[in-house]
Amino acid sequence: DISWFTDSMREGRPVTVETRHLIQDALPQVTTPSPVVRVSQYACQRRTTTENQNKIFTDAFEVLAENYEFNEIEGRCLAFRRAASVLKSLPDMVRCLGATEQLPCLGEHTKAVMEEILQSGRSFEVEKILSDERYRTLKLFTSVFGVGPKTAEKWYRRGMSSFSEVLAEPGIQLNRMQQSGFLHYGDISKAVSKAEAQALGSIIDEAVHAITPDGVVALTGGFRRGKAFGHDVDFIVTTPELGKEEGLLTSIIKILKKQGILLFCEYQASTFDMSKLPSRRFEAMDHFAKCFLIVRLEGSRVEGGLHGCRADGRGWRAVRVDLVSPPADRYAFALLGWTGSRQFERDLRRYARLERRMLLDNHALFDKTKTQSKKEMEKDLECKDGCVVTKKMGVKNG
Ligand code: DCT
Ligand code: MG
Repeated sequence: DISWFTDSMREGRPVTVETRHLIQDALPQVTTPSPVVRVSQYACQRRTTTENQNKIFTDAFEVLAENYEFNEIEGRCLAFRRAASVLKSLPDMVRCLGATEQLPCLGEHTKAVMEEILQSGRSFEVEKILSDERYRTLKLFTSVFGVGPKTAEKWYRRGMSSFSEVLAEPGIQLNRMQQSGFLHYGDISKAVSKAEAQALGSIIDEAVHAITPDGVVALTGGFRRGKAFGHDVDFIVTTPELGKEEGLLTSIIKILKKQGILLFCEYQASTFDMSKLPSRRFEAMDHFAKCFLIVRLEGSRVEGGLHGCRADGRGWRAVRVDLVSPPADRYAFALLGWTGSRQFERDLRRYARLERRMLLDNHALFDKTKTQSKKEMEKDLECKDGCVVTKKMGVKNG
């Protein structure tokens, strides 16, 4: 009953602190729900936008992860990538370490880096790596299409630290991919815009429909996730009729060649055989036919023109394009696997394995409860509680 309060209001008596407390005590107590939202340890259960509020931390984590990758310390590399993924899912920037208490996947090392950044705006460890000659050289070399960490390391060990040294070294035999990587370096190391990706989409679309009118083309990878820029453009191409997709990629390649816009092409035929799956030993993404291309894109085909002004007035740029061609009945799995992000895919597979006892890859979803041995099951349970990195399911696909 707060009629005494309304009465005193009507009489114009001032509301004192005491009366306010009395009112509060008299009102029914409503408990507000805690604002702490549980964040899942699996990226596939976290709603994440393309807006990263914690870039200051995640950029630092990426340097650390990459450095561990160069040093082949997979567990630590994955730990920093996982931590970055958690921070990317947060709606706001972390402003004090206390705010990370309820968050999963943040270990001591991660938190120490965050604390340093919170206090001084930088991380000594990250700065040390950024100025480290080996890191800088490996980073530079691996930025070339066709050069992985192993080749980069080999070149570095031979005392090279610049492109001109690599290109002048007579003992180095560049493969076709690396030659094209160097040749088009300026263009393909530049980000691809959404408008450029759409222009390439219509080129691929025209080619596919010239081959088969009911062909299917889906833009996938980062652009499917809504990113404004990417390092390449990924497409899935197929046909609704099973088996008719065979030869689709080679026909597309022929058309692009005829148009004079194919600057590089490496084709990998399908090794897909459903009867041999699931395969635990498989390291690559999938067995589908695919090709890695460099395509010449005319500025006139791009709405708003090419991204970034071209100083040489060439009017075109080279773009990296990946095409993958699964059979129609594998389309959903291929699309899911190629949409990414890498961390999302990694955690989706981990979630399937540990929480649903299923095995997910780019080909299918297998029910492990029907096929798994007791020993394998016990191993999975160990993974669920502790470290999740295994040799078989390494950083790449784990
Ligand atoms: N992918 C994956 N595991 C890998 C590599 C790729 O699951 N080791 C998946 C997720 C994304 C998709 O394939 C395409 O790969 P990228 O083009 O490398 O990634 P992206 O997200 O499209 O990034 P970007 O925008 O830079 O191209
Ligand atoms: Mg991509």
